[in-house]
Amino acid sequence: MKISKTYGKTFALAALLSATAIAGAEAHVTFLDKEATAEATILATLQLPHGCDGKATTEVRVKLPEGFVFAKPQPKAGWELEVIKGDYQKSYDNHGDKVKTGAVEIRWKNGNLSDDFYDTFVIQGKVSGVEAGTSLAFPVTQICGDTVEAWDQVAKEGGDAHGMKSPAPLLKVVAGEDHGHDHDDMAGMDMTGKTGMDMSGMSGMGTAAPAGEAVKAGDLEVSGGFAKAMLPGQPVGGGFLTVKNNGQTDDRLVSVTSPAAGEVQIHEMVTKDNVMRMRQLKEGIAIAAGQTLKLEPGNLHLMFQKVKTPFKQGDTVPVTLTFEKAGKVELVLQVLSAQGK
Ligand SMILES: [Cu+2]
Repeated sequence: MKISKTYGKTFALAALLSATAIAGAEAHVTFLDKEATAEATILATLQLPHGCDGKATTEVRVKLPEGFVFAKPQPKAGWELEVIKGDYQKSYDNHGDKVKTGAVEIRWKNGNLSDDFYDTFVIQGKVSGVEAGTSLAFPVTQICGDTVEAWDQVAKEGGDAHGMKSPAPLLKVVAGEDHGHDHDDMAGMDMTGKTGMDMSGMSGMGTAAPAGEAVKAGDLEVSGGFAKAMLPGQPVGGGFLTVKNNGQTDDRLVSVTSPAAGEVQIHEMVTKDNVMRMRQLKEGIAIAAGQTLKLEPGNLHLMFQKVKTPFKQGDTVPVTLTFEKAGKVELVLQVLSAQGK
């Protein structure tokens, strides 16, 4: 691991001013919000302030600590995603189910983040079975081509993390107002929906059929459209649908747009040897003559990027699907729970 001289100086200055956290002087890989509420589902946002010695960052690996469970990374445009699954040391309760395995490491790969730019990498997860006052360490490996920076130093219990050259980002667990006892994660809370913009009005636009209803275009029949509810502040969401090709010729879903998102990508998710990979299918997806194509959770899906208002259960999301032969199809997706039920 290499740390440049300039970097060392920056840190020394930061240490001098360290009585309070000064975000502007932060040169380490850290969390945007360094506190997490016990037993809450949170968005852990890692900030990468720079590359490695001036080189662009091409890969970011984050090891997840015990007690940060049911983790899901936020996909980023321009990066491939890998989720390494493994066994938890303990088992955790997820809405009544005992869960013993899950994501243990997240990798954003094959990206290109210039040293001149700052970016964030977000992981949704639940802090569970961790006492308030404990700090959870998330060792990070930052890869810039052939240069590797390991942000993995962890202070011993009671030790001082100040002065470390490459500390692992820490999340300090704080007690929740509900005495650390909750039945609902944030996604659940959001479903009760207090205020916020309602996107259901959008379904009135255009000539699309009501939410969830099948739409025919030429030989194609598109049905079963739904999206998953998102956490507050989350800019990325998943969408799903089924396309049946009743014709004699192959067709292809080439692109998707939606007024609810800055961009809609077609994604593939493949799990092999406990590693989940997600990548964008830039060529779209073929639907062979006589075949049915299913976009479903854990498999092919639509990825809504740059979503301005996170989808809430009960909302509807209009989409325009463009097929090579059948042309444009307007569809309305029903927003279900965050679990897609
Ligand atoms: Cu995706």
